[in-house]
Amino acid sequence: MIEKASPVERLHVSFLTSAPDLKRCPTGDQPEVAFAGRSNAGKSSVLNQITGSRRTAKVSKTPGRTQLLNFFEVANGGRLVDLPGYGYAKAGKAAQAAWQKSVNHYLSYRDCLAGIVLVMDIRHPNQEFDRELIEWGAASELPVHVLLNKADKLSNNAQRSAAFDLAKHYPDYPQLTIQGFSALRGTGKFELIERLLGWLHPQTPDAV
Ligand SMILES: Nc1nc2c(ncn2[C@@H]2O[C@H](COP(=O)(O)OP(=O)(O)OP(=O)(O)O)[C@@H](O)[C@H]2O)c(=O)[nH]1
Ligand SMILES: [Mg+2]
Repeated sequence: MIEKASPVERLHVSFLTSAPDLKRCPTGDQPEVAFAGRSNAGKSSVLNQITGSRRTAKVSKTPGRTQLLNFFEVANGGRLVDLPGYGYAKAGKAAQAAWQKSVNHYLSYRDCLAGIVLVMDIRHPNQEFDRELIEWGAASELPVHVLLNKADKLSNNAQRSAAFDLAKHYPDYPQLTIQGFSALRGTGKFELIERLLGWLHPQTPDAV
C-alpha cells in the first residue's frame, strides 16, 4: 500500500533579487509562479504565511508597498514572484502606469511562468483587474488559482457563497481554480502549497 505523504507545512524560500521590469528579471531557467492582485489584497502576506516567515515579503498597511518584482527561490527548484499591486490610487498616474506596464510585460512575455496565484480580498472579489487577468490567463492557457484572501473577515457561510458566486462567473474556465484563504490565520495554506508544488515540481509533488 502506498502511504500518503503528510502535507507540506511551509515552503522554504530565499530572496533572490528585485527587478523593476522584465528586462532586468533573472534568467527564466526555472518554473515560476507569480502572485498578482490588486494593491492591498494581501499578496505579500500570503507569501509570508506559506513560507512561515513574516520577513519574506514586506507587508504594509499602506497600499502600494511592493513596487518591484521580487523573486524568491524555492528549495528544490522553482521561483515565486511577488508582483506590485494593481490599482494603487494614491500613486501618481505616471508611477501607476510604470508599474502596470512592468507587470503586464512580465505576464505577457515571461516564458517560464507556470501559473498565477491571483489574490483578491474576499469582500471585494472580481474587480476589473481580476477579470482581465482571468480572461488573459484563459486566452494564454495559463492556470490561474484564485485566493479569496482575508476570509477571516467573513463567516464560514459568507466565505462559501463568495467562492460559489465567483465560480458562477467562470463556468467554462478549466484552468481556473478558487479557494478561500486567510493570510492572517493560515486557513487554506496546505491547499495552496500543494497547488504551488504541483506547478513548480510537477514530477515530485510532495517535495519541498
Ligand atoms: N484580516 C486580514 N488582513 C490581511 C490578510 N492578508 C493581508 N492582510 C492585511 O492587508 C494589508 C495589505 O497586505 P499586503 O500583504 O501588504 O498586501 P499586498 O497585496 O502585498 O499589497 P501591495 O504590496 O500594495 O500590492 C496589511 O495590513 C495586511 O496585514 C488576511 O488574510 N486577513
Ligand atoms: Mg505587497
